[in-house]
Amino acid sequence: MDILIIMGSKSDIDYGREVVKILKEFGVDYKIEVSSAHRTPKRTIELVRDAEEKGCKVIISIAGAAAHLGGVIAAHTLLPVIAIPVDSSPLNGIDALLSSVMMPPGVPVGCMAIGKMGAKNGAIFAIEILSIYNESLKEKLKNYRKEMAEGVLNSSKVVKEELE
Ligand code: RP5
Repeated sequence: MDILIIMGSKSDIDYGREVVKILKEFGVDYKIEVSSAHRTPKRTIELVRDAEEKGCKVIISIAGAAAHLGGVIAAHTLLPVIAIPVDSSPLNGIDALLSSVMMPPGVPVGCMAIGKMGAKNGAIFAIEILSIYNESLKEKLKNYRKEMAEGVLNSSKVVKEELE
């Protein structure tokens, strides 16, 4: 397994889907689990330790509200941890963003944007980390960016046709 994804709750599943969709596109080997930093703290730590033993290289945490999941995971591993703050509380994800991004110095968490944008970027960022030692993934990332750029050029054509 190259990537372990831990979601704080089943209610975070839509964001898990976004992450997994991209990892599948790139053919990355991952495992996904629901485990909470406060409801199942011991299990969360066991999952992290087990992932390390199985050669996992990056951990993605997906959590909302006072999202301490990323920080708790990071406290138990030297692997890079990417947090995706979820807008699952009345504060619309600002709480999750701040509690993930404002880690005290020494135990960093790489925090993405709130919600689905962050979920997509979290997956891509994890793939970028893996691609440091994986040429084939690097090529796939190059193609991904090329296709994105082509998409922008096509949009420009469509807009010009309609508005010029
Ligand atoms: C967090 O609290 C979870 O990550 C979820 O985003 C939020 C609400 O969880 P549930 O009450 O829906 O299980 O721990």
